[in-house]
Amino acid sequence: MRPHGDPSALGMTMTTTVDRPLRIGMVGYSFMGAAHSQAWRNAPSFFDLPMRPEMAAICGRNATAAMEVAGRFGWQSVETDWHALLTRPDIDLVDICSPGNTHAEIAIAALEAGKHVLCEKPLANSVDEAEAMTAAAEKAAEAGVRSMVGFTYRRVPAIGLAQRLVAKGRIGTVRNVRAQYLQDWIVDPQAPLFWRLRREVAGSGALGDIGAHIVDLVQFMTGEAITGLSALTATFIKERPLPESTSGLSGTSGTEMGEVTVDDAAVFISTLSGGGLATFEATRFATGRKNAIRIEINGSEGSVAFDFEDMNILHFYDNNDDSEIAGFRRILVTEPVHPYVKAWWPAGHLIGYEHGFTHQVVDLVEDIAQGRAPRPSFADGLRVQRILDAVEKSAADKSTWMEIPS
Ligand code: SOE
Repeated sequence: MRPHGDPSALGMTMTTTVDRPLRIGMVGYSFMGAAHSQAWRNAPSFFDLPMRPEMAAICGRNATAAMEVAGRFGWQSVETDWHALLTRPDIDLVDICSPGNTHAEIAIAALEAGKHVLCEKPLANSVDEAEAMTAAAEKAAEAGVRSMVGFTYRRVPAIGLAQRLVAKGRIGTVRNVRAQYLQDWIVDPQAPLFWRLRREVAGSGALGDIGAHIVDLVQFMTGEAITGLSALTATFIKERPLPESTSGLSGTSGTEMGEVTVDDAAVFISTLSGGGLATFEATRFATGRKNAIRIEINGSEGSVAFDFEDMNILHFYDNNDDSEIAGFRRILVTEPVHPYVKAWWPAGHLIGYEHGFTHQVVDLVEDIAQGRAPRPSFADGLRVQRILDAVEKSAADKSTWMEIPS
């Protein structure tokens, strides 16, 4: 991949993305639909790709909304039934950006129809679904049909640097990891009962939505597996007003209440395969924290620390530094030496949340063109799903809980 955004060649660059189309059909058009749309559109503008993504179709049940997004992002056609994507000969890849209760059915059908699949995280709403998806993905891979699950934060350059430092032994043996994913968008009890707060649609709450990210990131950055855990979950607000659209359907005045059937927060402790200990916190009630992913890994020879609110920076502590200069280094991860970075801007010109989605597209297109198995795979997604399931089972079992007498 020779990124043709190289500043030394600006204005002199010919687009050298190979004119071999990869035609995309995307299911869903909300937040993730927008994040994926900009990625499919921007990737060939900044990276030389071995195939040219074509935004062939966007699919959504609401035709009007889908057409609005199609016009905004440049999708060539609109479908209102995802099944149509599977029979269209001009669709090579199905990109699933719809809620978790749709992932298994769409992904398995698409793989069986010979379509590559990119599926948003978490992979599924249950281990059973994730197992079926993984089996379908592994069978499809035998025929060269590729699949990936969308843990995009792996593709933040500072996270990639942390993973490489750990893999090279720069922090030694991993002893302690602390991982947080903090949001606060439903602190208001009047926030409606969105689909993300309903188990039958989302599968779980903060745990699967944002906890899945830090579970994947800790295993990715350490190269180790979570081998055991103990967990707590809480639902702080037990019922919320139904969304206007739903209450309209039920003929109420918009004040009808519905039960929140997922967790608002999950905290868990775990052991790692290298012998270390990890703590995890995923909450939508960290008032004032909007999308704070904070991960610190402490090793025998040093530490790395990352905060998504400062996502172009990695803090690195080398325990072998002379004591007179000991301290966390603040590494600005914008030098062209880092993967993806050279395609964007000169050093010091920062990148943002959406760039991880573009990097995801770049790697997926390259993997498909080269006949490689993309990572994170559905099997990686299944590993995360097993951990999410263990968290819920542990939180439901208070047999070892030590009550403290008041
Ligand atoms: C909502 O919590 C959300 O959109 C997640 O679903 C995404 O995976 C995360 O990247 C941002 O927050």
